[in-house]
Amino acid sequence: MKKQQKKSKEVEQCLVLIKPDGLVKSLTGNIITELSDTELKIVGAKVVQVTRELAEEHYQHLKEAAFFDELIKYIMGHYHTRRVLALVYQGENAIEKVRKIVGATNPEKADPTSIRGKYGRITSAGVFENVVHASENAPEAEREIKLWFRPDELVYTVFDTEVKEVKIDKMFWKEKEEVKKSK
Ligand code: IDP
Ligand code: MG
Repeated sequence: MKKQQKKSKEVEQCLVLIKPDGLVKSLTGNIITELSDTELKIVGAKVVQVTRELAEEHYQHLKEAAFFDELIKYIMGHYHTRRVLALVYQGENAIEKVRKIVGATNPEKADPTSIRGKYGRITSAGVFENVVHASENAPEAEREIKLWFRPDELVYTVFDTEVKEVKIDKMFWKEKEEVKKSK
């Protein structure tokens, strides 16, 4: 007898980046609304100024691609704004659910009702400006989330953590002189 294929219901995490073109085009609200159809939970969110180091690490699998330099410039915000909104979605089959709504890599081939199909474009320099990034599979999601977020920036410690004693300089809001004097 044929074994019935069960659809896996594994809880996964998926890194979503609203890329600089998404921010400049004021698409943040639309994208988050579209992704809310997945009924996944947002467990982390922050605005990031992407350094070259972070960009190159994130796209390490494309180092040999002809468009790599342009891609790094794009994600660092050279063409739009130096900001990316990084989000972590969590839930059953999160990666598949998110990537379905995000659409195919090439915005011209993406389903026209997907985020990339609706809002993406190909530039004259040949970059796919496709508005969002979404992790491709579970190992990549883990690698990417660990690259973009520290454990204490997520509401759940989704991967194994360890405690280390470190000495760091931390930035605080400077107290106003009059407040200091009144103490
Ligand atoms: P994905 O973002 O759909 O996972 P990847 O192959 O991981 O696709 O590529 C990362 C990013 O690099 C894409 O989102 C897109 O911005 C850009 N990119 C990928 N393939 C091409 C290409 O053939 N030409 C130009 N840009 C590309
Ligand atoms: Mg990818």
